[in-house]
Amino acid sequence: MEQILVTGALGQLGTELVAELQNKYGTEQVFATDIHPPMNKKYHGNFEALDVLEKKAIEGLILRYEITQIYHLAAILSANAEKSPNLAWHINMDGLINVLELAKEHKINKVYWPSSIAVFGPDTPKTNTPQNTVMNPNTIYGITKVAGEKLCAYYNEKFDLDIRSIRYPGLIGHKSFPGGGTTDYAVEIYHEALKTGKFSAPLAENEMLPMMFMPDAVRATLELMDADKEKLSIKTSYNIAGTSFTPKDIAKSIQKIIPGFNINFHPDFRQNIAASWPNSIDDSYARNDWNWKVAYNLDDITKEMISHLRIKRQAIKVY
Ligand code: NAD
Ligand code: AKB
Repeated sequence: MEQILVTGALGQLGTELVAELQNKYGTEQVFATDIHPPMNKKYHGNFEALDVLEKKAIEGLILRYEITQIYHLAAILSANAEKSPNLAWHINMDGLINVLELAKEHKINKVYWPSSIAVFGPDTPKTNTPQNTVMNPNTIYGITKVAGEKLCAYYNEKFDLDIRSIRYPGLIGHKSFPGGGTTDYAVEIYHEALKTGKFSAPLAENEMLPMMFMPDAVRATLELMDADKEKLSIKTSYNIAGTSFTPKDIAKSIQKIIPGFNINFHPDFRQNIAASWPNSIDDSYARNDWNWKVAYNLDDITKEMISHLRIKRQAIKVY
C-alpha cells in the first residue's frame, strides 16, 4: 500500500492534487504538509506542519508514516522569488536537496517534483518551444527550476531514484488561489470579473503565455506517476501544453459570458518575466511517452471558472 507525503500541500496546486491523491489512494494514505497550518481548522485528511528546510523533521515523517512516495510541491514562485531571490534559492534548492537525499537514503519508490515553463528564457525559441532547446532563464525562479531539473536527472541516473517531473504552464483553477507567480493574473481576472466587472492586467495586452486548467494539470501529474518507467525517455522534466492566450484573449473569452466586463493594461515587473517565457509549448515527448492529451481550451476554462465561482459566491451570499 502506498503512503504519500505531500509538501507545500496548502498551495494552489497542492490543494487540488491532495484531494485527487486522497480519492485515488485513500484519505488515510495521504500526509499533507505545509509550513503553516491550514486556515480551515476542519482540514479533510492528515495534515502536519513541516518546513522543507528542516531535513530531520521530513525524515521523522518518512519514518513515522512509512512513506513510499513524495510529492514535493513547496516552492517560492516567480514574482515572489524576484522580490526575495536568496530566500527563493534557499527554499527551492535546499528543500529539493533535502527531499532527494532522504528519498535516496530511505529508498522511496517514487518522487514527484514540479518544474515550470520558467526554465526557458529570452534566448529560447518562443513558438512551440521544444523539449530540448536553449534555456538560459533570467529569473531566479527559472534558475532554481533548471538546477532542480538537472539535480533530479542526476539522482535518477546516479542513484536509480525514480523521480518524475512536469514543466507546468500557468495553472488556472477555482478551488484555490495562486501563490505569487507571473501567471496569477489568469486566475484573479475571473474573481474580479464577478466581483467588480473589471480588471487591471499586470501584463501587456498581447503577451501570450502557455496556460492550463487545473484538472488537466492534476490528471497529467497522476498519469505521469502511473506511467511505465521504461517508457519515460525524459529524465529532467516533461514539456506539456494546455492552451496559450494573451490578457486580451482571456478578456474576450470572459466577455462572451459577461458582456460588460472591462479590462485595462498596466504592465509591471511581471511583464518582463512573462516576456522571457515561451508563447506556446511542443509537448510531443509527453504525448508519445505517456499518451498525454489536453482536454480544456480557453473558452472551456472560462465557462468552468465562471460557473464554479458563481456557485461559490452564491453559497457565501455575496450576490
Ligand atoms: P503556491 O505558492 O501556491 O504553494 C506553495 C506552497 O509551499 C505554499 O502553500 C507555501 O506555504 C509552501 N511553502 C513555502 N515555503 C515552504 C517551506 N519552507 N516549507 C514548506 N512549505 C513551504 O505554489 P503552487 O502554485 O501550488 O506550486 C506548487 C509547485 O508547482 C511549485 O513547485 C511550483 O513551482 C510549481 N508550478 C506551479 C505553477 C502554477 O501555475 N501554479 C506552474 C508551474 C510550476
Ligand atoms: C509562475 O508564474 O511563477 C508559475 C509558473 C508558470 O511557474 N505560475
